[in-house]
Amino acid sequence: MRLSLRFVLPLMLVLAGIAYAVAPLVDQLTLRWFVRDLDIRSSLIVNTIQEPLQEQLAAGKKAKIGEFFNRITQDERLYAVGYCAAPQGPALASRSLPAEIRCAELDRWEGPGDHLLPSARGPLHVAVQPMTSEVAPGGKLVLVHDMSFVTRRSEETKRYVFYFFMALAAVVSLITVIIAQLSWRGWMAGMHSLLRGEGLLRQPDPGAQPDRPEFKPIARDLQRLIRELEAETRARDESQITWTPESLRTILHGELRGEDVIVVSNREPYIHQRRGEHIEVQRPASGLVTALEPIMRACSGTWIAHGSGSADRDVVDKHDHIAVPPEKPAYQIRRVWLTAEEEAGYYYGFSNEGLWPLCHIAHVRPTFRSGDWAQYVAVNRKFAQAVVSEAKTKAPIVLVQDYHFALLPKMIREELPDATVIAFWHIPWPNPESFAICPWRDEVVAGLLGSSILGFHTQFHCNNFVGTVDRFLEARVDRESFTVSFGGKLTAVRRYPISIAWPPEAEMLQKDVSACRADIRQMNDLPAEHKLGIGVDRLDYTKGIVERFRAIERLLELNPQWVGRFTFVQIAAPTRSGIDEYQHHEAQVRAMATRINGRFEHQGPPPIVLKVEHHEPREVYEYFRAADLCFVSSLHDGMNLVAKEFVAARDDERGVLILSQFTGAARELPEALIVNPYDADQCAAALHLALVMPANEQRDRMRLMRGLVAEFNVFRWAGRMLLDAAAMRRRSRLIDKPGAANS
Ligand code: GDG
Repeated sequence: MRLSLRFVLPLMLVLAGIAYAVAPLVDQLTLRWFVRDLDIRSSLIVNTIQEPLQEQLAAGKKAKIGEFFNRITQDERLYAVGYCAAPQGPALASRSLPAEIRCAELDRWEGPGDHLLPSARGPLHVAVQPMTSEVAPGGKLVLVHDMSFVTRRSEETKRYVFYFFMALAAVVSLITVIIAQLSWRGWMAGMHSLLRGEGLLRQPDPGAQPDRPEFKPIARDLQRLIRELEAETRARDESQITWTPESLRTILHGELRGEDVIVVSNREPYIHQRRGEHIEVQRPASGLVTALEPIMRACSGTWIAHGSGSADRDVVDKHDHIAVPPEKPAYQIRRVWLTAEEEAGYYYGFSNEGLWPLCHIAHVRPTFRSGDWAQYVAVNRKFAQAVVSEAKTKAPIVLVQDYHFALLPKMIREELPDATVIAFWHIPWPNPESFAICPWRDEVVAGLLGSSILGFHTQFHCNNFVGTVDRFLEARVDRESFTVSFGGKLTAVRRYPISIAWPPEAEMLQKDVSACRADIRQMNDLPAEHKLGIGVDRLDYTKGIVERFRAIERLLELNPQWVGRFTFVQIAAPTRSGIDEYQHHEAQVRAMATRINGRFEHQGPPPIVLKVEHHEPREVYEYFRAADLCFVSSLHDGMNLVAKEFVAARDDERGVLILSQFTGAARELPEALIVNPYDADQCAAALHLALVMPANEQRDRMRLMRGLVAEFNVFRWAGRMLLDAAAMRRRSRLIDKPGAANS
C-alpha cells in the first residue's frame, strides 16, 4: 500500500502539471477556431443583409437602416453592425457599435489577423467586409461579434482536459502498481531463494523446479558479497570500539534489545558456602565469569550452572533461582542439582578423565567408561531441560560453555529450533586421528553441531574440528566460509581468542611494584635483591609444572651463578583431586621440588618454593608484580590466561614472560620468550636470558604485549560472539520473512 502511494502520488502530480501547462494552449487553440468561424459567419451575414441594405440605401431611408441593424443584433452573438459609405463621415450603425470603430480607421480591422477589440464584457471580434453591389460602391459593412462565449467554452474545455489527465493518471498508476507488485513479489521470492541457495546452489527436493546452473555463479557471488560486507562492516565497527564492560553493555542494549540471553556453564558465578553459622558468598576467580557477567547484567539474563556450594540450596527460591550480584541484583542464577553419581560420571569421569586428556596432548591416556558416558548424556539432558524451562521466548540466545556440555547444543535445538546457540570450547581440539579415540566421537561432534556458532581460541583448533567433522560425519564442510552443514542445519566455526578484563581491577594494582617486591621477598625469607620467578596454575598435568622444574634444575646446572640467587615460586591451586591422575601428578610435583631443593641445599635460599593452596586474586597479582619473570610451560593449553594476567599486572613495564609454544596465548604474544617446554636446555637458556635482560628490552616487549591485551580484552571476546549471533539472527529473519527485519 505504501509502495503504491509512493508511486501514484508523484504520477498524479506530474500529470496535473502537464494539464496545467497544456491549459494556455487550449485557450489559444479554441480562440483561433472561433475567430475562423466568426470570419466565415461574418461573410455569410454580409451576403444575407447586402440585399435589404441595398434597398434601404436606394430608397434613401437612412433611419430605417439603423433600426434594421438594431433588429439583427438581437442575435445572441452578433453584437453590433455598421455601414460606412465612405472613409469620411459617420457610420450608419446599430446602437451598440463601439466608439473605437470609426469609418476613417477601418483599415485597422481589415486584412489577415484576429481583429479583436477588448471590452468590459469580454473580447469583441470585428470583421469588415466590402459591399459588392453597384448601389453602394466603396461601402463597407462592419460586423462585431461578442466573444465572451469563447472564454466560457475555453474554461469548459480546460476543465475537461484536466479531468482527462487525472483519469489517465489513475488508470496508468493502477496498471503500473499491479504489474510492479506482481514482478516485485516474484523478484523478491527469487532473491530470497537465491540467497538461501535454493534451486541454485542446491536442489531442495527432487520434485522442485529444475536446476538453473547459469545462476549458480551469481548466487555464490551474492552470498560471498553479503558475507564480505558483513565482515567489513564488523571489522570497521570493531576497530573503532574500545571494549569495556560499559561499551559491551551499550552495544548489547542496541544489538540485542529485549533478547532472551541464557548462559550455561558447569561452574557458577557465585557460590554460597556454609561457614559455621554464617553463609559466605564466594566468587570463583575465573576469566569466564568476568567475561560473561557484563552480558548477563546488560540483558538481565539467566545463568544456569551446577549448584555446588554447601549453602547453595538454602538461599534459592522454589524455582532454584537466586538474584545476583548480592549487593545489586541484575540477573539470576538457576541452580541445577546433581547427585554424587551424576557428578562422578559426568564431571570427574567423562569430562575430566575422558575429554580433558583426549583434547590435550599431554601424554595422559584418556579413560572412557560407558557408565560415565551415560551420566554425561543424562546431565546434559538435565541442563537442556533447564534451558527450555528458563527460556522466555521461542528463540533465546544460549551461550553454552565448555567441554562439559558437548551434547547440549543439539538437545536445545531439538526443543527450541529457533534458538541461537553459541557454544565455546575452552580447551584445544585435537587432530581427527586423536579425537577418533573417543568411543562416542560421532555423538560428541553431532551434539556440538547443534550450535549456530561454535567458538575456539585459535584457528588451528577450528581447523582440527572441521577436519574431524569431515572425517567422521556425513556433513557438508565449506572451508572458505568455515561453516558445516549437518542435518539441514548450518554451524559457523569461528575463532574467538579469550582474554582478561582490561584494565584489571584497581585493587589489584594498588600496591606499588617496589612494595610488592620487598614484601614478597620478606614473606619468603629471600634477600632484597634476590631474583624471583613465578608460576600460577591449577595443579594440572597439562600445565607442564614437572617440565618447568626440570628447566629450573637445568638452569642451575648450566649457569651455576644463579644457585642461591634465584628462586621460583610455584602457586599450584589444588584441582580435581578426586581423580587418580591428579593425585599422582601432585605427588610427582611435590617430590620433584623436594629433590631439586635437596640438590642445592646449603647454597642459600631454595631454587623452588611450592605453594599447593588456593590464593586470593590480590595475592596472585602481588606475586606477579614482585617477580622478575613469569614462566608458563603448558604442554598444551587452549589459551592460558595466566600469561595475560602477568602482562596486565606489570604497569611498570618490567618483567619477562617465558611462554610455551603450545598455548593459544603464544600466537598472540610473540614478544614473550617462546619456548618448547619439552626442551629443558632451551627453557634453561630462556630463563637465563630473562634474568639478564636489560630493562629497556623488557620495557619494549612488555609495552607491545600490554597493548595487545588491552585491545583484545575479554569484553571483545564476549562482544564479538554476541554481535555475530545478532547479525546471524537479523539475516535469518530477513531471509525467512521478508520485511520482518525492519519491523
Ligand atoms: C581453561 C583452559 C583457557 C590459578 N590458580 C589460582 C588462580 N588461578 C587462576 C589464574 C587464571 C585461571 O585460574 C586459570 O586460567 P587458565 O587459562 O590458565 O587455565 P584453565 O583453568 O585450564 O582454563 C585455558 C581458559 O579455560 C579460558 O578459556 O585459557 O586454556 O584450559 O585466571 O589466575 N586464581 C586464584 N588463586 C589461585 O590459586 N585466585
